[in-house]
Amino acid sequence: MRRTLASLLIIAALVTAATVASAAANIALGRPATASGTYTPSAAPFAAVDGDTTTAWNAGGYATQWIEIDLGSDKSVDMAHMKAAQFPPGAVTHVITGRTSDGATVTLATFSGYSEQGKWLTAYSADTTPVRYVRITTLASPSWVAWWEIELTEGSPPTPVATSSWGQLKALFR
Ligand SMILES: [Ca+2]
Repeated sequence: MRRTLASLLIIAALVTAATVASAAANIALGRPATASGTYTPSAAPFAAVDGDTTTAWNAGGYATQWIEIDLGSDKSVDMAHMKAAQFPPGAVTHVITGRTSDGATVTLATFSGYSEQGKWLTAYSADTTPVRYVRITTLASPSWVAWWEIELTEGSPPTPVATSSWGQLKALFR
C-alpha cells in the first residue's frame, strides 16, 4: 500500500511538472514595477506581479491611472493576462503600451468593454516589437484602478478569436 501511494505521488508530481512546463513563462513575475499611485504599502505595484492572485496593487484613485513593469531587457510581449480588482463592475478602457530600451513607444493592445471584480482579461499584442517596459493605463473605469495580478508572456501569439477567453470584455486590436 505504501509503495502504491508513493508511486501515485510520483505520477502526480510528474503531471504537475508537465503542466507547468507547457504553460508559457510569466515574464512579469517578480519584476520591478512602478505606478501612478499607491493606496497603501501592502497594495504597492509589486503586489500586481508577485504571483499571488489574492494580493493587488491599488492606485487609490480613479482613472486615469497606470502601472508599469520593467522586464529588464527588450522582450517581444505577445500576451497580457490580467486579473481585475474592480468594484463596482462596468465599462472600462485599458491601453497597454510598451517602451523600448531606446525610448520608442508602441501600443500593444487596447481594451474597451465590460469588466468586473476577479475577471481575468486576456489580450494579444498587435505589435510584438521587443520592449523593456510594459505599461497598462486605465483610461476609464467605475472603480479605483487596481489589479490582482498581471502576467505577460513572450513569443508567437496564439491565434486570437473573435470572442476571446475573457468573456464579455471586447478586445479592440490596434
Ligand atoms: Ca498579486
